[in-house]
Amino acid sequence: MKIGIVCYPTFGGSGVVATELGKALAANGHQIHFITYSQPARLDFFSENLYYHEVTISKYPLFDFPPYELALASKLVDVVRFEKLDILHVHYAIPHASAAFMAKQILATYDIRIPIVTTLHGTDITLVGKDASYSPVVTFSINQSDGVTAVSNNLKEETLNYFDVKQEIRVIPNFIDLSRFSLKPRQHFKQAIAPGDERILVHTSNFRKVKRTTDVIRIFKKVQEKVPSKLLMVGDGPERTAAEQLSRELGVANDIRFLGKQDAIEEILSVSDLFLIPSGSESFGLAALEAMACKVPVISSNTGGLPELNVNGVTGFLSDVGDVDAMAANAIHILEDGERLAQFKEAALARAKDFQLANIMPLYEQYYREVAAHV
Ligand code: GMT
Repeated sequence: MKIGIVCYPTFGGSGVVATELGKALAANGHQIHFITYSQPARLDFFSENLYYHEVTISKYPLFDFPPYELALASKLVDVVRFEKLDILHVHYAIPHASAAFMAKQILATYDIRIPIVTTLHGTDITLVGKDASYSPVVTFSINQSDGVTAVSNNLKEETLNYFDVKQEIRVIPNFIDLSRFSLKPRQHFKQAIAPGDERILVHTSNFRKVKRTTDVIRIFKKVQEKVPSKLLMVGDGPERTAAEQLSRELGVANDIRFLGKQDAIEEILSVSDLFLIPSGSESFGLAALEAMACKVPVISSNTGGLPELNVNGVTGFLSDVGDVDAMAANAIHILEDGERLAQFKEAALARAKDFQLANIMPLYEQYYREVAAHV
């Protein structure tokens, strides 16, 4: 098929899923056209089946807010017409689903029927979508999509509970490419981070409030009182300063490394013993899946789709949002006993395998065929 993919081209989870899906579909013989405002972060290699179309946004002094959605809709019309696409798959409802709807209406005037699949990723529903400034548009554009997928059962339920959605929603979870995310021998790196053979804890995110990065620091402080350990904080975002400040106040700054944005996450996960994701809301938790694929057990909150990934007492532990004491106690339980830690590591990898690319990509291919057959 000739498939157009629209996403945020950043390191965020929805952009990562969209880009990795496009790359895998291209490797499977489909022709993939990414339509975004800049080159997707993980679109870092050449393939004969991969195309990239940049949405250019003209800036006029009159526009305090350049109308990106209109520029995107115009680009979609252009690409669908001239590349003769079979289907458009938009990731993240705002503003991609509504721009796709507009493009679809315009294309109809050229007698072109293009099926649209919208994938809901999380914050487009749980945070931004529920905002009254966007909610009518989100409801409308979900209902106007020819197919809708959500990345967890929980996100599907949230969508149906909050929005007046008539469309059937298909759950297709996040996936992982095990050829990239696997445990790699990086002993020298481990030695450099933890010269005293301390345990290594890790957190990766975009440091937004919803990630509760200060909880990560508080958990680490408690763990460190019982188990000699180090913490790697990977990523960057609005809460980084608060997290750094707290680590100084709690006297643990010297055992924490803030590494900023990193491409080779799998290298860092390969030296890690435990992943911390205490999010206030998390529709799936792709970052936790990446960790599990590298044999890193997970201490998480029990919110959103996390219980659909992290198996309590097997691949890690789940606790109420904000329950730093329970999260720290569970982390210590895993880390203080080498044999127990090894069991959790094996279980994390075994669970990650359920979500391997080879299992999930065919679900999207099948869904495209079903949706296209009904338009
Ligand atoms: O988590 C983020 O901050 C990024 C966000 C996004 O939309 O790019 O990730 C969401 O989509 C991911 C891929 O489907 C999910 O794995 C994340 O759980 C989800 N984030 C939240 O729900 C907070």
